[in-house]
Amino acid sequence: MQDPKDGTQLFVSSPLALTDHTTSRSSALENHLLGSISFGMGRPNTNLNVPCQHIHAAALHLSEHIGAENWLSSSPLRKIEDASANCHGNQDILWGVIELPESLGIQDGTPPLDHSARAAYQQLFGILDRHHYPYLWRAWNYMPDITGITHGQERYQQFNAGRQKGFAASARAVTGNVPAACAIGVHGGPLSIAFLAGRKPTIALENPRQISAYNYPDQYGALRPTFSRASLATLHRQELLLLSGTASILGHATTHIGDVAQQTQETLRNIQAVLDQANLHTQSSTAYQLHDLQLRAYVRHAKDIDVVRRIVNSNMKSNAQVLYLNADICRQDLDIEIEGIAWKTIAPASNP
Ligand code: 3EB
Repeated sequence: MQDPKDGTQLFVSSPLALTDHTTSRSSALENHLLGSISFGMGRPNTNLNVPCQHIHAAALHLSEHIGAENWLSSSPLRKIEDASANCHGNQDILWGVIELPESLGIQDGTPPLDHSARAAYQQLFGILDRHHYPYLWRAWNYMPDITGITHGQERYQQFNAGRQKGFAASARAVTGNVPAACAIGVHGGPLSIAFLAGRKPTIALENPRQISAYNYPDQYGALRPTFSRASLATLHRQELLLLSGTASILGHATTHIGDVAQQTQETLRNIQAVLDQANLHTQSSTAYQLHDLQLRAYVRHAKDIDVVRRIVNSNMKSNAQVLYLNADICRQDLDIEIEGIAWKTIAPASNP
């Protein structure tokens, strides 16, 4: 595919545009396939020998069968053998999926999701340490019943507590230079965490319109969320922008409660504000724009899909690749959350 001295470049195929690789195995593809994401309420339809994350949520607005989102690397990958998870990586990046069932009942006063999140993040950082990928770039967190309350605590707060403890126990910062992430409620399955890590640090970006999530006030939980608004990562000849889940939040408060159209517009303004930050740091000669992003949108109520699509499409180019999933946002009063990725070719780093 390319000369290895050029280093890794990553390409993410939209599930909406792609030939279906989930049913046909090809070793040439598998050598370059970092990982794969599938979605839907049924069982994942994949026999690929790479880490796959299945999102238990229905795709909205799609009538025909669609494939998976595939992350392809220009330089070949190998399986990273680790007892904790199935991972794939090369000299630059590592991708894997950790899935943990929630242990039953309270353990030492700790609710099950708190316990599982802590265990999962300790496993994740253990893998990064053992295989020498020190930097977590992005995590995709999915869990059932995210806004439910058990053991006297909201489950998203349980997750936040366990995640933060997992970071701290692994000697990772819980403020400042933290990875991009999303935390989404799905309709079944275990706690599922996909991760992308690298050998080089990223720039963690924040949104001036929002308080950093790791500084949210106590009303959202004593142990705060551990994520940044975006990660800007550099590969040898490529820059990758990994935008976290973004919602209709100003400061720390949800805005436009009950109005999905306004929430969608506010979310897009927040995304633009993060892009503006990325553009202060990019090594590319061109700025990141909304229509450069390949988007994944989580829509709480299926009935809202037409309103959301109309607004998103009016801000994107006509060939926009947006995957809409019917899933729960972590706050009861949020009806929409949108995340995205974009990449640009840059001049090669001078010291590879
Ligand atoms: C927010 O901005 C909305 O807990 O990992 C967005 C992205 C949100 C990531 C996470 C949560 C997370 O607070 C929710």
